[in-house]
Amino acid sequence: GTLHQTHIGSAAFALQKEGGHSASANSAFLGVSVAEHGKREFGFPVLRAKKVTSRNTNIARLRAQTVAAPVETKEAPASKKTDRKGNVIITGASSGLGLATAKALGESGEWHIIMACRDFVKAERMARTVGIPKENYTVMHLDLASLESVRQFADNFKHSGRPLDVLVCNAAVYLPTAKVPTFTAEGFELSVGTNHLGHFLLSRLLLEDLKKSDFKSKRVIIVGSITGNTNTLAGNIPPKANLGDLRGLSGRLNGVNSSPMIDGGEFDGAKAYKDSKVCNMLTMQEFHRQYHEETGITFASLYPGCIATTGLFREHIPPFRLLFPPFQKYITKGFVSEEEAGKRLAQVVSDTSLTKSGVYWSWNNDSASFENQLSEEASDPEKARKVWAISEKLVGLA
Ligand code: NDP
Ligand code: PMR
Repeated sequence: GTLHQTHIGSAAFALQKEGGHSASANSAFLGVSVAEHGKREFGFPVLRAKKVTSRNTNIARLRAQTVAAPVETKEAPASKKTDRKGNVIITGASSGLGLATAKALGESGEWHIIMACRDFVKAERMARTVGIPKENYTVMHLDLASLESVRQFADNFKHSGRPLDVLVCNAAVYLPTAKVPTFTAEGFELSVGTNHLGHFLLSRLLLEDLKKSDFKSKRVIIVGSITGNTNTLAGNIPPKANLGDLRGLSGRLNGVNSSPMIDGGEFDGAKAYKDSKVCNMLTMQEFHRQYHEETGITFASLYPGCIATTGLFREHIPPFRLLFPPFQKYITKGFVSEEEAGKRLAQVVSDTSLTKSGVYWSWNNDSASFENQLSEEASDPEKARKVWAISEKLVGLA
């Protein structure tokens, strides 16, 4: 893209690790309180750039719609949980974390992965490239930036006859250099529309299928992030997540008669992404409150670590893409490889020790999982209820 304006801001940054040996203290920057970090002054620049051209990812694409072949499912006695392969839908499984998770689960031989992807051809190619055994995956078309496509996907999946045991809401877009907002098919700002609203509708539509599953552990995993949590250093790099009083969300985020931002402010792509992650984490908790007891489904979120090499940063300026991985590797030490992050998410999908519902998982430097603390906003039950209620209206469920 054309570089128009680059601004360098300064940000507080802590080099030394926190003392203490608890899981969260060990994790250096994963869950440390801002009260401690905020006082320190460091001079690492925040490189942010705005570009004039912004790709409209909302251009209608002609893509193959597939209906997976009906699958014979054996009726299991109601009292006995089956030992069959688990069926897991992973959105955005064509790259980065989603692909690495599909690979980890696909190789275990215990899972059939439904790769729910906007680019059917790419998904198929990537599955082959990383060597997921053919019998362990199915690619199905899903464009989260279109609620019509989300409904179509849910219908296609239901018609396949395959049981649903785990849903992983992983796909996301991050548009840090966009000067002006772009929109989903229904006219919602693209980052919140894709990352939050698309997944909100998808998980609501598939809840019935999850309820019906007789699998040993049923789960809905919604990928969150440290950058949406303002109780961490990473969450305090401007622009910070803040949903405000949700006036923009209530106004449909259309940028016409309302702001494209949830809090009603001016468009900022980086903030919109972080806000969308807050919505993801709030949605997980609201699901837990409303449905865990009744359904036994585990609802969880996670921060997989900083996977600085993924396609998430494709829209960022080239110097950022060059410097971000070594910065995270050698300075913050928050870096994880795609492979490692994939193993982490695969654990949250299938590990028998990670069945707790309503929690946000993180990993310490020894790659041991622990239950992390969400920021005040990302754990505010009142806000979760409101985001849920407004989102229901926006996606046509209420
Ligand atoms: P990638 O860009 O590599 O993967 C994102 C995936 O989402 C891609 O497969 C992409 O498809 C897909 N996607 C984007 N838009 C749509 C859409 N409209 N419909 C369907 N699929 C779509 O990024 P990551 O792997 O890094 O991101 C995965 C998750 O991890 C995200 O939820 C992100 O917020 C989270 N995360 C990432 C961190 C990191 O450091 N990278 C840190 C914390 C959380 P396509 O392949 O066609 O582009
Ligand atoms: Mg951040 C404690 C250190 C830490 C961690 C774990 C992250 C994770 N980041 C940390 C620190 C810093 N970052 C510091 C000190 C700076 C200023 C130099 C900084 C800057 C920065 C930028 C400009 N970081 C970023 C960006 C992005 O554009 C990324 C982002 O915010 O995407 C939304 C990002 C990230 N830092 C992280 C993680 C995980 C990201 C990726 C974002 C995500 O998916 O949530």
